Amino acid sequence: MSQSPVAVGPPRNPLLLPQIGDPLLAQVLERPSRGLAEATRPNFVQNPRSPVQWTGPDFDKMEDSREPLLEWPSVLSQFNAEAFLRDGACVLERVMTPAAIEAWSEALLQGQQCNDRLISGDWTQIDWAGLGRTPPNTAVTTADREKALGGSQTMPQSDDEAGVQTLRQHSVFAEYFSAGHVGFLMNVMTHPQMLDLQRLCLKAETVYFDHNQLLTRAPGYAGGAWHSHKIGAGNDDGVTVADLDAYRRQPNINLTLCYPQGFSADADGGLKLVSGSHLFRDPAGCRAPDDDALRAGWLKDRRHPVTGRALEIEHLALPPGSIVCCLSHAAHAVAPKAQDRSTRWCSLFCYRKADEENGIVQPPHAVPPVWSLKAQRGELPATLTQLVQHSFDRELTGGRVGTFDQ
Ligand SMILES: O=C(O)CCC(=O)C(=O)O
Ligand SMILES: [Fe+2]
Repeated sequence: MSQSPVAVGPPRNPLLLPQIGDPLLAQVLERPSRGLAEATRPNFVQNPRSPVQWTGPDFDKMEDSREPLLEWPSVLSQFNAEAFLRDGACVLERVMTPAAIEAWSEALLQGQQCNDRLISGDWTQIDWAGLGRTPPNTAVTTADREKALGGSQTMPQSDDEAGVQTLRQHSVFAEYFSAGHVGFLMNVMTHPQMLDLQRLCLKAETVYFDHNQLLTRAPGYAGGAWHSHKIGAGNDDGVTVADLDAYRRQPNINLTLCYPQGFSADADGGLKLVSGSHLFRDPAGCRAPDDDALRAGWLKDRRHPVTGRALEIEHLALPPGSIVCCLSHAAHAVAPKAQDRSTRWCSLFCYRKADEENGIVQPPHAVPPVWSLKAQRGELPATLTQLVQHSFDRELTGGRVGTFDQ
């Protein structure tokens, strides 16, 4: 066994640190942001004019040519604020405009193709020094790369030996922060209707970005286990909250899962949910490999803290153009995708709000350092700068650096 220490990935929010310990990374963050942006786009990915390389006129063009994303009256008729807080999720069927369905589907395919070109490319050509890291001396095996093609979240990344964590952190992979790779997805992330949807769900005037991913489930996908996500700041302790307004005041995160092509309920990579599970605030305990194990374990003897009903697993089926909003603490899982079905497409956009008790905004899960740097230096449009302000503004995060810091 190798005696060398396991390489750890770069700090999640380096600009929030009082001091950056790694001199290589510190140097990169002192240079013009253009250099870091270039290092995140290796030539072999063939995506030279991606949003990370945009300047002011490119963002102006995006805003000037913007079209509606959502059929807003349909959103309003399907969204019920009280039910959302009580259930922890809401399903908005067929809310994308026909043009948005088409552009969104095309954007997800384009993002996946960029991701696949990175996965199958020659990583010795990556400018590792430009990313603030020494070149890795191990490589992801050919078998693991082949398995990862065409899908999401499948590159081995339990450590940074092969550089996968570094490539994820800096959004060299298009699947992690796809908005930085595909113009339409940057438009979605900053779109006034997307932000209004967040204001509705989080009941907050000011919302912040948290993370964005491609969630592509290819034929043969084995399914995703039951889980929920932490929000940090001491709110993930398994203490049940039945007072919906107290729950609302937390620094909640809204997972916005966008399915331009929809999916069916059976073996199609569809989403599964448990209404009311969020109120238990138990991301550490609420886990199971499959439905039977969840029923026999975490669900057993638990009842909805507000309605008193037994908790139940729901297998969704969604028509094209649908969106699911889901609070982070809500239990969710993904059905397998049969070999003879076509890929399930999804883009995830997560946003968060301040803690209403103290005004503090928890640091984000994943804003790539180059975007924090650009925002801090005033190189981005005002809306985008505000959305990522908690990735560089120590006052806003109350000195917190990590997403889950208390
Ligand atoms: O693929 C999906 O529909 C959901 C994935 C998910 O739960 C996650 O990325 O945390
Ligand atoms: Fe999840």
